[in-house]
Amino acid sequence: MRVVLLFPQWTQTYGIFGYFARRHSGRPPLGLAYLAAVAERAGHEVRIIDGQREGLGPRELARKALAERPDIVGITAASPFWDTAREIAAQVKALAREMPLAVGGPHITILEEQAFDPVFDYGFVGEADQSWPEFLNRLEAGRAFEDIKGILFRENGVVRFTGMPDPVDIEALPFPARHLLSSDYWIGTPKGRKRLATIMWSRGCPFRCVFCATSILSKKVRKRSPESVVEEMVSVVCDFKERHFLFEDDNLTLDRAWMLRFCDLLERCRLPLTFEGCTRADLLDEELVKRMAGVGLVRLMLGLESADPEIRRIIKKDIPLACHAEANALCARHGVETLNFVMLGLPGETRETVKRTLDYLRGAHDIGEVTFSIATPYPGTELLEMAGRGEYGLRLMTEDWSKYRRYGSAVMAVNDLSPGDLVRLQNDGLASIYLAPWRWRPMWRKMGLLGVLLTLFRLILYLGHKLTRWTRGGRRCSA
Ligand code: B12
Ligand code: SF4
Repeated sequence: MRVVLLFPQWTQTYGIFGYFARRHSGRPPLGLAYLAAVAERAGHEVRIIDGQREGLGPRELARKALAERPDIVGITAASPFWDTAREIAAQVKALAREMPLAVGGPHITILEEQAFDPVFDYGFVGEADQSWPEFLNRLEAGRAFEDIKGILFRENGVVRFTGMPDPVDIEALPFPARHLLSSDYWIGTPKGRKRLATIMWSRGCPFRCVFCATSILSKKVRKRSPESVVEEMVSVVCDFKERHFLFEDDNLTLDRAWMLRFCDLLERCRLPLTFEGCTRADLLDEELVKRMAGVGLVRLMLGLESADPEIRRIIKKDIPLACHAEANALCARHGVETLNFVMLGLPGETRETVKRTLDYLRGAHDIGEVTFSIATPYPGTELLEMAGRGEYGLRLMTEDWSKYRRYGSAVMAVNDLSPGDLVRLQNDGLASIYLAPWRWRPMWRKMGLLGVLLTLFRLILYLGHKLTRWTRGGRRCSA
């Protein structure tokens, strides 16, 4: 069968943040590359079109997909761009009424039947590395597929679900089909702007942070062998000439012994490569960071979230703040840059707690780069349940998923902070902590000139707000 897989453009709704989202989130779609690899292994012909990278809206993406003369079109979608995925599907159907359409990804995995819009013919719940190629085989042969787990479909207008799929053995998967991806994905790194490959050594996360949907998406942690991951990296460097790897795993250093073995193997290959990934501050130590830095680790992303101890307890981020500062200092000692994620509007947040977080960040010399997002209660998260029950001062304003964007848009109010306050604090907070000169260099390296100009613009807005409040003699917000 001829299969076309689509990644929707998702940054068009981000306004001024769209520039950053486009520039820094242009990543090879790894999930689709895995689906393409298993489909090719089963004998199908596949194309991947990344609407985000190519800047294609729903209409253009649908046209481009159909120009490939596919037998089936598959679309991936997270919650905030579910509407865009629906729009793409509607455009495909408008041009080719009989074209079979499948959808998969986090949104339908979490909401199942509830999200299964009539515009889609098939919905894939959970990891589809096993179900997708088998489904394609059956569709091609005109055979029944009801015994394949993880599929939503309609029979006489009634939605049917074949049941939850088993967790996939990720060691048995082929390497992602990178030959179907553009080689034009770039990322700013501490060693300059580089072409980028994405990779994963694990799926799943054992932690339960309340704002995160991972626990419902991947219930069981599974790992590949370090040997297989290094072999994949060697093939990427040799065959695709990409030398910077972004690990998409939830926790790069979840298994210390695994990582040390990986470092040993990588060292033996003597490959000139760099890599980065996300982890938790309590999953780092001196020996580990030193070993990783020695084989090419250049950046780690850490979830700080809030400096307020009570909020950290509520969101189940059970890592002492001091441990977070130590992790940053440890990375700095070994030349590894850190990027710290902070969230505003978490349960229990008030103007006072925002001020505490900002004061902490303004004074924390060990903490380098910081990004601010607005806490967003994605479906499947405990945060959404908390907001629904009105706990910790949360008030849910909308369940319009297209507004669940985290940047420049807030969908909850919390205690004395309205959604508008949170959006303003997101701008002002970031601007105020980037007044610190020691944060300018990493920002310049990562964001480039336009990024610096946008930060300057934010600073002007922030100083303008401060001045207005001062001239009015107001003391609305001291953050
Ligand atoms: C990498 C990543 C990104 C990258 C995506 C880059 C890219 N081109 O792929 C970037 C940084 C751009 C990003 C942005 C965002 N992300 Co994100 N991201 C991830 C992350 C860390 C890994 C995704 C991944 O590659 N997984 C590995 C592959 C193998 O899994 P997969 O993509 O889910 O695909 C499998 C199945 O879902 C299914 N499947 C998927 N699509 C399809 C399609 C068809 C046709 C079929 C049959 C099957 C199928 O089969 C695949 C193979 O098993 C996940 C967390 C996670 N652990 O998954 C969050 C995650 C997906 N992101 C999330 C969110 C919220 C966002 C943002 C909204 C955040 C923001 N505002 O900035 C945006 C939205 C845009 C977007 N594209 O998702 C949430 C989604 C929650 C939700 N309810 O939708 C997640 C789950 C994080 C979390 N734990 O809460 N993200
Ligand atoms: S935020 Fe990170 S550590 Fe927490 S549950 Fe999600 S993936 Fe796991």
